[in-house]
Amino acid sequence: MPQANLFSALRAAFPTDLKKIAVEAIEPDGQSLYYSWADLDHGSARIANLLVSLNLPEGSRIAVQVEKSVEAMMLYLATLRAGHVFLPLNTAYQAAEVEYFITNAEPAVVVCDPGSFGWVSKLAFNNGVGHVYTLGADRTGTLLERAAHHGDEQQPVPRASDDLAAILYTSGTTGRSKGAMLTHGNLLTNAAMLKVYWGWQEDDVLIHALPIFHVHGLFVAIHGALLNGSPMIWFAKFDPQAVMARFKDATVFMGVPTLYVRMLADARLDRDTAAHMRLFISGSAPMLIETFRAWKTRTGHTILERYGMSETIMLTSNPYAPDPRYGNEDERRGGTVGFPLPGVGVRIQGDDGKALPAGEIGNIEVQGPNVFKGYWRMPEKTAEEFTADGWFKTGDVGIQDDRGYFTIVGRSKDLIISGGYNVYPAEIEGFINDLAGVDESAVVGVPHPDFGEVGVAVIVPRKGAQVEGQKIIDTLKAQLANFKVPKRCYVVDSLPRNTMGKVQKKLLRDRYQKEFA
Ligand code: MLC
Ligand code: AMP
Repeated sequence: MPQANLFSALRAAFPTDLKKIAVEAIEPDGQSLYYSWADLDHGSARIANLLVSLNLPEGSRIAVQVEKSVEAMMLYLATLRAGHVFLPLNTAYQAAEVEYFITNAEPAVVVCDPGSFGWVSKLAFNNGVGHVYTLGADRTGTLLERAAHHGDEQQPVPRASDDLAAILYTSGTTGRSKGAMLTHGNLLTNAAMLKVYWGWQEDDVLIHALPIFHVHGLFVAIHGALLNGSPMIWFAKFDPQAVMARFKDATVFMGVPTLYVRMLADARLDRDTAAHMRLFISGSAPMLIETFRAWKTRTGHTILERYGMSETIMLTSNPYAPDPRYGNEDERRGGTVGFPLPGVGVRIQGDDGKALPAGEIGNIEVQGPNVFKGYWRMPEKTAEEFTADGWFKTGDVGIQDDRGYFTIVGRSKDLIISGGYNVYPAEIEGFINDLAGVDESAVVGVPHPDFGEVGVAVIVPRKGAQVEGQKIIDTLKAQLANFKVPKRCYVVDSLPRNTMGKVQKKLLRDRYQKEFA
């Protein structure tokens, strides 16, 4: 098998002059910290050498729950270099959630924030993890201390394109998270194709303001910049004013719709603010047409919306330049997610598994070199999510128009997307139903002006029990990642059901539609 370590491809794209700035990291006090391309290379080599020195079995999982930092990105690159499997975890996850990932993925190494070392190391060591390191947002912790004893040169461990590079956990409709296994080949083909399709240019500068534990910030944004040898302006946390102030020094921005909504809320956003920018990209959640139009009016830029998933990385995109496959169409159409990316197959199927013609709504199924290898240690789940002829069932419902543009009109999976984070109602209902005094519950997504959609819980108490919505919310906040906690809880006598006894979530969604209007 040819050498296909993703890191080698990224490294080959670094500029010849390694002294040039690769990342300008904006520190919490607003000061900039500069990293050269050599710093990225040497820093990730030291960590990779540390990982290699541990003599871990091939394909060991390196689970990482740390605040965003350039060093955290180096840890990702180091994991690729060492030939291991990167397993990023949302920093909002609490003990019960982290314990599940550790027991399910059986990582060999866990890296956590110094502040959570106490509980994370206990969980990790109790579950057979051999090594726990810490890495703070301020570059403190044992990971870098240990790595400093290692050399700053490292030859990437040879990998085949089918070897695992990362596992991204994504929740399932049954409530339990599944680890989507992505290979070096999945990541590299997708990144190389996007480089061309989005017209990455020599003088591009990316503003990176997304978290780096999901596909969008970790792969689409980081690979995009590195594979083009382009510098990044790096924000640990999204701050609309601070980001807008740097548009004058950048050319590309990637965000979930909430980021665009928050920038539009600032009256200073205008054509001048965005004059230096080349491309604004949005994805991970549906963008309202109002947001798309307001951005165009205020900045003169037409946002390019694209669609992807943890299991597939990027699938479709509005065109950046004329796409000859679709009659040289180059219009970025609001409300649509554009065309299948080159090499990616996208089809719309009826519930009977038969192909539907353009103009009909059906299930979105996909195929291509970007599609993941399966769910970690869940062969039955993997089999269920693929059709007999090998297409992955996205769980999204869509339509293709006669010009070839795809639009996502809904989801067959019971999923809420809130500010770009996925929340699976079944998981939250499970927690609520276990609370004292609760008979049953239903969690549904309703429109929200900032997050696009948020979860609300509808709760039926046990006979004679007193249940208070706010207390439920407070209890959930102590157990679950904050973004999963329903923003409101309504206590009712019963849930609406159909004749089969199934809860009619649509009726609940309609009932609470306007709560955050
Ligand atoms: C924070 N909160 C959220 C939330 N983010 N609640 C619901 N949904 C969210 N997304 C909670 C906070 O914990 C807090 O709770 C309250 O809401 C207000 O928080 P905030 O201060 O306004 O939030 P902030 O820290 O500013 O974060 C908002 C955000 C962040 C939009 C910047 O959520 C974010 O970075 N989202 C991007 C997610 C992302 O990268 N998705 C890509 C997935 S990849 P309390 O109780 O303390 O008040 C993917 C594939 C693809 O989907 O196609 O790309
Ligand atoms: P995740 O599992 O976190 O990767 O989320 C993937 C899901 O996000 C997809 O299945 C879609 O439902 C949704 N998604 C991603 N991009 C878009 C988009 N541009 N418009 C609408 N939904 C999107």
